[in-house]
Amino acid sequence: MLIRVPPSSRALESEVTPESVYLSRRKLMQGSLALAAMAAMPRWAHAETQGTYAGVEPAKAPGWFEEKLSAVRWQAIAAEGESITPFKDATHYNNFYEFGTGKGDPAANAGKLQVEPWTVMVDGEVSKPGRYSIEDLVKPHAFEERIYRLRCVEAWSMVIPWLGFPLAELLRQVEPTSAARYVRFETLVDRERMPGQRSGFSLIDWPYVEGLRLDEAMHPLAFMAVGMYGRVLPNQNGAPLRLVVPWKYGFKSIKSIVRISLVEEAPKTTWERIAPNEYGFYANVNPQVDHPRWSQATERRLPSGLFSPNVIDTRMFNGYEEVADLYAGMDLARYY
Ligand SMILES: Nc1nc2c(c(=O)[nH]1)N[C@H]1C(S)=C(S)[C@@H](COP(=O)(O)O)O[C@H]1N2
Ligand SMILES: [Mo]
Repeated sequence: MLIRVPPSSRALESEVTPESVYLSRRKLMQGSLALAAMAAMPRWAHAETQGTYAGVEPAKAPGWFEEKLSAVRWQAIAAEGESITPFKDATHYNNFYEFGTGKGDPAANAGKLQVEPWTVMVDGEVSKPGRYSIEDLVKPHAFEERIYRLRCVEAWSMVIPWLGFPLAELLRQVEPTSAARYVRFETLVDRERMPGQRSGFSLIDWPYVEGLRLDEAMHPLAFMAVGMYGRVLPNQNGAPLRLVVPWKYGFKSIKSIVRISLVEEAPKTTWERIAPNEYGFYANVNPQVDHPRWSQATERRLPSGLFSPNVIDTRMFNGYEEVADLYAGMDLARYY
């Protein structure tokens, strides 16, 4: 995210032909209910087996994931009329600096990440603190599919079908006290399996830390993802548990979470610490507030290549304007 001039090879790497992506139905729907639902489906949706996407690498998922799949509420929120980014791009063009700063590094290196067993420490201002196993954390929640735009601060974007549950549900499960005002998230530290954490050149003071105001965290759009494209999360996308905050720049959507703390003060986040004039705590997608070194008015919707750059206008709050109330009266140029 700091000064990085794309090598010329990147254009070739990302110049993939967009394959048509079919969203289809896992369960056959019947009767008028089905017709009504189909009429409401966006243009790219095809009624066959919902949650099935083209070109998805199958994966063996842990039991806690598999047992939820039959009851998924598919496509709770969709990016209406927009194509879903091919699986290959969403899993081979990543930012996950623990595995290296190159876009291909996470896919190349994250295979070694140990995601089973996995525990998440929940602490701070909560009535039910503790070290939760991923099984216990996920058990009370039904999975939903959320098709969200992901807008990176570097001015590229994707459309990704996530699987998971609202962050608000997880927070209610652990019962924040009345003193809690912010949520702080931490990524795993594992110097042996995360080569980026061994690099002497890294600017990041590990662990990667992110945070939200409690009311932002409770917003129904804020999501905990455990899967994507109808399957378990690939490691490079933040397995087994990552945050997705679709109205904010991608760096807020912290991956491979091992700690969630309810706190009174705004946590110092990783990118704020590195360059506070470039990356703020709020990081709401805003086409009117440019990054000091580039414009945020437009974005490259991936796949994008030299001869088909696929540049589109960036939308306020990444198109999720229902969050605007959270920032009523705030100067969003100051609180960027
Ligand atoms: N722990 C951690 N989380 C992270 C990052 C990271 O480097 N480390 N990169 C962020 C950035 S800049 C983006 S754009 C998204 C990318 O998510 P994706 O690779 O699943 O598309 O992850 C975010 N979460
Ligand atoms: Mo990003």
